[in-house]
Amino acid sequence: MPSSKKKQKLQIFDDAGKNLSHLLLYNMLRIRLIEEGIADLYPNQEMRCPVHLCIGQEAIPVGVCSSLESEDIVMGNHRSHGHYLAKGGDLKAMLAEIYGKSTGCSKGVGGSMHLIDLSVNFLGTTPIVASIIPVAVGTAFASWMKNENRVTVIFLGRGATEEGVFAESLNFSALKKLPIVFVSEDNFYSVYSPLSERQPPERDNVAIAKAYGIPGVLGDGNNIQEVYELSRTAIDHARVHKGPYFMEFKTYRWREHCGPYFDNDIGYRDEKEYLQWKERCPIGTFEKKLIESNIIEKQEINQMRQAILQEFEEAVEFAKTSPFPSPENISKNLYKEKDFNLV
Ligand SMILES: Cc1ncc(C[n+]2csc(CCOP(=O)(O)OP(=O)(O)O)c2C)c(N)n1
Ligand SMILES: [Mg+2]
Repeated sequence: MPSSKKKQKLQIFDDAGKNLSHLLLYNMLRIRLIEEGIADLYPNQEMRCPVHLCIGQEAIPVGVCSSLESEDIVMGNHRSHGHYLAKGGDLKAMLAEIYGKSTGCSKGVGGSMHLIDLSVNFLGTTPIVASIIPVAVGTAFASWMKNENRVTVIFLGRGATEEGVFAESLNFSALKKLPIVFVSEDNFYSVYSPLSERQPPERDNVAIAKAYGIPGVLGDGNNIQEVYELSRTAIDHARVHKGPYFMEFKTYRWREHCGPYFDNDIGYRDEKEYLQWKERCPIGTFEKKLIESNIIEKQEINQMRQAILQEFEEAVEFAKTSPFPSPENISKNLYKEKDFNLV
């Protein structure tokens, strides 16, 4: 840092007054580079499960999870690599899972859409849209019954708010004042349908949550600072037993709905829209702010990139050299109490 440059502070502090700027940037960059790495390797056909990448949406998992304690619970959906990593899930186990290996976080039988890491209270993801929302209400209910100070965060796509269980989950969690934070990621699409063709323009999820007595907020999901600040308020609210909180963040997925490529040429959205959102890259815009504020230098960012790429390479090596699950164990771990032999 040249001495002539005065270090300014970008106002992102945790409760202990620690400036989180570097960490937030690192964690977003880590998700980006890992997913770009997955996209690069995917065409080799060694990863045999579908992958839904969250490239472009990284500020939401990072901004939300940075306010959580390790005992807090997170659950996600089909697009959850970012949620898993932001909650501290093990990268090697995630990659091994995507490669279908027995060292994977779901022992190689779940794939990208069934991620779980109990050691960090990442309690799982499921691909059936909205199906996991009431499960998260259940963990919040358990915390409530035990009078714990632990919060459950459930990440859902805005498409999932169309499902009946969303309404039921809001209702029950409001009724019992459960410690749960609903995080809706609004990337404007559900697969290839614009949400404008699926939901009436007047539909306002924050107002819907409020109608249940649940405070809610709409935020810019590409602005890490905003996501972090709003999440702190939401999570603090749930932690002190004031009940649930709802947040919705506008953002944009850069890649195709499912898979490693881009799909702006197939007609449901156009390249111009994508390029406009790319300009608003959550990582690029934050990097620029930090550099202009003399908080970080390009060289430090390059070092971050190198460290992440090295970590990714080692995790890929681990995944590739791990064994596949054996056929006789394939039906194990389907149920907690008993291993049914289904083959
Ligand atoms: C109950 C159900 N219906 C349909 C699908 C097929 N499906 C998979 S992902 C998805 C899109 C969900 O959109 P959204 O919740 O906005 O999440 P995004 O993919 O945009 O992150 C759909 C319809 C499914 N998995 N489950
Ligand atoms: Mg969506």
